[in-house]
Amino acid sequence: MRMLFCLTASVASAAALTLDQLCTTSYAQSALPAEGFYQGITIDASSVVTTLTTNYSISSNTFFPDATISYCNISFAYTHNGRDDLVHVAYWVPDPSQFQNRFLATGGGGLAINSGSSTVSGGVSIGAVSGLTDGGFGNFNTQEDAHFLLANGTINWENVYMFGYQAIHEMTVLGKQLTKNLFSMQNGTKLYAYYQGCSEGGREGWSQMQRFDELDGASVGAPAFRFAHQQIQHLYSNVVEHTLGYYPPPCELQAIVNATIKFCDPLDGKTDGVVARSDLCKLQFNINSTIGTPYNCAASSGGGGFGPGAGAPTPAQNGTVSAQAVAVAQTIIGGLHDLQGRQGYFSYQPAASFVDAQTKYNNATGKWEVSISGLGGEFVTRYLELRNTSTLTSLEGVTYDTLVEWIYDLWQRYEDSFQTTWPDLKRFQSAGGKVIHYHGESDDSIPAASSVRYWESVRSIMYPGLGYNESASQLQDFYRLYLVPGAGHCGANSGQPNGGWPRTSMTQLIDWVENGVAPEMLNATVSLGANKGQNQKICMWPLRPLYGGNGTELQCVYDQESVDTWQYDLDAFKMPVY
Ligand SMILES: *[C@@H]1O[C@H](CO)[C@@H](O)[C@H](O)[C@H]1NC(C)=O
Ligand SMILES: *[C@@H]1O[C@H](CO)[C@@H](O)[C@H](O)[C@H]1NC(C)=O
Ligand SMILES: *[C@@H]1O[C@H](CO)[C@@H](O)[C@H](O)[C@H]1NC(C)=O
Ligand SMILES: *[C@@H]1O[C@H](CO)[C@@H](O)[C@H](O)[C@H]1NC(C)=O
Ligand SMILES: *[C@@H]1O[C@H](CO)[C@@H](O)[C@H](O)[C@H]1NC(C)=O
Ligand SMILES: *[C@@H]1O[C@H](CO)[C@@H](O)[C@H](O)[C@H]1NC(C)=O
Ligand SMILES: *[C@@H]1O[C@H](CO)[C@@H](O)[C@H](O)[C@H]1NC(C)=O
Ligand SMILES: *[C@@H]1O[C@H](CO)[C@@H](O)[C@H](O)[C@H]1NC(C)=O
Ligand SMILES: *[C@@H]1O[C@H](CO)[C@@H](O)[C@H](O)[C@H]1NC(C)=O
Ligand SMILES: *[C@@H]1O[C@H](CO)[C@@H](O)[C@H](O)[C@H]1NC(C)=O
Ligand SMILES: *[C@@H]1O[C@H](CO)[C@@H](O)[C@H](O)[C@H]1NC(C)=O
Ligand SMILES: *[C@@H]1O[C@H](CO)[C@@H](O)[C@H](O)[C@H]1NC(C)=O
Ligand SMILES: [Ca+2]
Repeated sequence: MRMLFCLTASVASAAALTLDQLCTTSYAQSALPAEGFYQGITIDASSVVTTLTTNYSISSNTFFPDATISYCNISFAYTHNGRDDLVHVAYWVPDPSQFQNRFLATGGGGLAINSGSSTVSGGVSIGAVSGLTDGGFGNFNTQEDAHFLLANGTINWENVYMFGYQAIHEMTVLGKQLTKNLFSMQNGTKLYAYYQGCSEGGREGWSQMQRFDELDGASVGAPAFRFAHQQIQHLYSNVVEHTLGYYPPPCELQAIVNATIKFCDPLDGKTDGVVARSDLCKLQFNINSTIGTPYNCAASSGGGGFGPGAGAPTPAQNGTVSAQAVAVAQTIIGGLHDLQGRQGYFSYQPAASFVDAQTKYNNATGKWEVSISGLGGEFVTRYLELRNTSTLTSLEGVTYDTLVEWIYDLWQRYEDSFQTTWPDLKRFQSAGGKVIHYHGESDDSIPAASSVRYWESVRSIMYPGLGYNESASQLQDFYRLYLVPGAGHCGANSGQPNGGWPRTSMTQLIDWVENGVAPEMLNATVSLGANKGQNQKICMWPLRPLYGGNGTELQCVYDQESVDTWQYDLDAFKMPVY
C-alpha cells in the first residue's frame, strides 16, 4: 500500500505526459501494480520492456474501423508464487491525449491465447489500454498445445487452467491496475473494462463473464464454447463420409451449397445472394432437389480447410451432384445422432459451406479420400488419449457412438476448464456488465445454433419463473445475441458477399455501457464484393429478419416455427447440455 501512495505522488502529472515520456522503462516500472496487489503473483520489474510506435495503421480489421494510432507496448513477466513459471503480458497504451479511461482485454483463436497485434491495435483506436497474454506457454507466439503434455499420459494442468480462464483474468486485473497507475487516475474516476474476442477468443470472453466481475462490457463472436461437443463436431463430417462410404469431391459439395443459396436466398424477402433466414431454408428446402445439378471446377494448386489434405492440389472436377453426396450433406446438416437415433449434437446451418467435410485427392489412385479435421483430430489424440501428436491417422472403427463417447469423456475431463457453458451470469450481471454476442449464421466452423443454445440456457436458468417473452426481455437488459446473415466464421463469407459484418460492435457496446444506449439492432458493413461499404442492420435474437417492399424494408419478426428449428433435444446425454 505504501508503495502505491508513492507511485500516485510520483506520477501525479501523468495526464500532461506525452506518449514519449510515458514510454520509458522507468516510468512503466513505476506504474506496475504494487507487490501484494494480486495475491500469489510476483511481477519481475526488471523484465519491463517498452516500445514506442507511431502512425500505425489499422485497415481491413474484422472488428474495428480503419484508424491510425500511436502506442507504447509495455510488456513484463510475472510468476506464480511457489511455482517456477513465467507468464508474459503486454499492454498497448494509447497516447495520453487519446486515452478515454478504458481498458480492453483481448483473446486468441484456435489454440492461441492472443491475436498478436490485431485486437490490441483496435483497442488503442478506442482510447483503451489493451492487453494480451502468452498464458505462460513460453512466448506470445506459442500455442496452448505445445506444452499441454508434460509427458505422454501426463497433463500439464496449470496450462489447462491458464488457457481455460486464469491467464486472461490475471492479464485483466493486472492491466486495469497498471492503467490506473500509468494515468494517475483519481479515486472516483471510472475505468471502463471491455473484452473483445471471437472463436476461441469468444470462449475466453465467456470464461471471464461466467466467473468474474472485472468487465463492464464484452463483444464476443462465435464462441468455441461447449468445448467437448464443439471439437468433436469437427470430426463428425469425416465420420459421416466414412460411415456412408462416400468422399465427395469439394466441387460437388460446393454445388450443393450454391444450389442451397439459390433456393433459400429469396425466402427472407430480398434476393441478394444472402441467406438471412437459414431457418426458413431448413423448413422449406429439399436438398434432394440438388441431385443432378451439374458442377465444374478448374484444377487448383491448393485448397483450404484444416487437416492433412489442406493446401493440396486438386484436379479439375466436373460431373453432376450424386445422391450419395446429397446423403452426406443431409446427414451432416442433420447433426450427430448415436446408433439408437438419439441426438448428440447439432450442426452447421444449410447454406454454410462444408469445410469439415473437405476431402483430399489421391493422385496415385485417382480417388478422393478422407481428410481428417486437424482440430477435431487433435482433441482425440492429445486431449483425450494424451499422446504427443496432433494427427489422428485413421477413422477405422469410429462410429457415431464413438463420437458421443469422445464428447462425454472430454466433457467430464474439462468441464471446469474448457467447456465454458456455466449458464448463471449473476456475477457479471450484478456488476452491471453488458454483452454483445454475435455469430455468423453461415458459420462453417462453429454452428450458429451453439450460440442460440447458450443464450437459451442462460435465459432458462436465470429466469426460471418467467414466461418466454418476459425472460427474454429481462435477459436482453444485459445480454444480447445477434445472428449475422450470410456471415461465416468470425467474418464475412465470400460465398455470400453481400452480407454485412458488425465491425462497429465495440462502438455500440461502449455506447451501451457508458451512455446507456442499448443496441436494438447491430450495425454492419458489407466488406466484400460490389456492395463493399454498404451499411446494414442486424436483428436481435429471437427476432428474425424479413424484408418487405421488394427487399427494401427490413423487419425483425417473431416466428415461432423458425425459432423452434434452432432448439435441439440432445437426448444422447442424460446430463443437461447448456
Ligand atoms: C505521423 O503522422 C503525422 C500526421 O500525418 C505526421 O505529422 C507525423 O510526422 C508522423 N510521424 C511519424 C513519426 O511518421
Ligand atoms: C510487445 O512487446 C513485447 C516485448 O518487446 C514483444 O515480445 C511483443 O511481441 C509485443 N507485442 C505486440 C502485440 O506488439
Ligand atoms: C512433443 O513433440 C514435440 C515435437 O513434435 C517435442 O518438441 C516436444 O518436446 C514433445 N513433448 C513431449 C512432452 O514429449
Ligand atoms: C481512494 O479511495 C480509497 C477507498 O475509498 C481510500 O482508502 C483512499 O484513501 C483514496 N485515495 C486517495 C488518494 O484519495
Ligand atoms: C459456386 O458459386 C460461386 C460464386 O458464388 C462460384 O465461384 C463457384 O464456381 C460455384 N461453384 C460451383 C461448384 O457451382
Ligand atoms: C431425400 O432422399 C432420400 C433418399 O431417397 C430420402 O431418404 C429422404 O427422405 C429424402 N428427403 C426428403 C426431404 O425428401
Ligand atoms: C498428378 O500427378 C501427375 C503426374 O505426376 C501430375 O502431372 C499432376 O499435376 C498431378 N495432379 C494433381 C492434382 O496433383
Ligand atoms: C467433363 O469431363 C469430361 C471428361 O472427363 C469431358 O469430356 C467433358 O467435356 C467435361 N465437361 C465440361 C463441361 O468441362
Ligand atoms: C508419445 O506419443 C507419441 C504419439 O503417439 C509417440 O509418437 C511418441 O513416441 C510417444 N513418446 C514416448 C516417449 O513414448
Ligand atoms: C412474444 O412476443 C412476440 C413478439 O415479439 C409475439 O409475437 C408472441 O406472441 C409473444 N409470445 C407470447 C407467448 O406472448
Ligand atoms: C455503422 O456502420 C457505418 C458503416 O456501415 C458507419 O459509417 C457508422 O459510423 C456505424 N455506426 C456506428 C454507431 O458505429
Ligand atoms: C415489387 O416490385 C414489383 C415489380 O417491380 C411491383 O409490381 C410491386 O408493386 C412491388 N411491390 C412492393 C410491395 O413494392
Ligand atoms: Ca436474401
